[in-house]
Amino acid sequence: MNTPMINRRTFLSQSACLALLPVLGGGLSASTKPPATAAAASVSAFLLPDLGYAFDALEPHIDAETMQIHHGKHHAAYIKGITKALENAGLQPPPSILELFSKLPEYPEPLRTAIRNHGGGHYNHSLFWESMSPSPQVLNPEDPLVLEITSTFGSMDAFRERFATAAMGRFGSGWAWLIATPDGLAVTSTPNQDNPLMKGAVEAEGIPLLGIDVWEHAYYLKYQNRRADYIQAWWNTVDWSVVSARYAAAVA
Ligand code: MN3
Repeated sequence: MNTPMINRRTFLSQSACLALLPVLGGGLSASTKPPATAAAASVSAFLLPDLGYAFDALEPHIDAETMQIHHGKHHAAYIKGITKALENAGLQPPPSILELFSKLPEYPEPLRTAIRNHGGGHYNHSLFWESMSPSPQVLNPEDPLVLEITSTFGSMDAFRERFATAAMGRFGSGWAWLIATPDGLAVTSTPNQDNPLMKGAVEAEGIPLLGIDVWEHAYYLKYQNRRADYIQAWWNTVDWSVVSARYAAAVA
């Protein structure tokens, strides 16, 4: 049995991820609490979060150049976009990112589209960086998330297959997700930078526990058109202790 080691990094990332998520049935209670860490604070302040590891730390699975451009250019551009959109709309100080998503239908265009594209881009990438680690933790079979995944999908392998199928089936750019809903766990996918927190905008709403970026910018330098190879390699970077902490926060 492999018991996850709780070290400082794990603690910090778990604290951070709690502040990124609402609670099932609890509306926005998590968003009204002050951010627990600098990483969480950077998300609510629309700032680029530190990766917590070096650009080359995820090699050979994700290459350093991809990480550098993805974090420093793509993610930074989404932050610039949402910041400008909120300024243009006169929303100062800006609502929390979770409030922007949960009240999406109430915002007029072009702000609504900016929240989906740029706000979504900021949130999704913050969650994505935090889900990966150069020393990813695995979970023991009694972990509540493992039990729930097994009960829902049959096994961890069956879940991974379902998730990869969703990621492969997303035509063009988007994300595949594991989400917590009031009815249990589900796998879904969204186009562009949409995510399952966006009220009224997506096929399946829920709280994201894990997401994979399947935009070509996430993998093209190393994998070119081989999305399946990228997905398979990416599993080696997933820090399950973070995903489990998100699940615990979502159902708390
Ligand atoms: Mn991306």
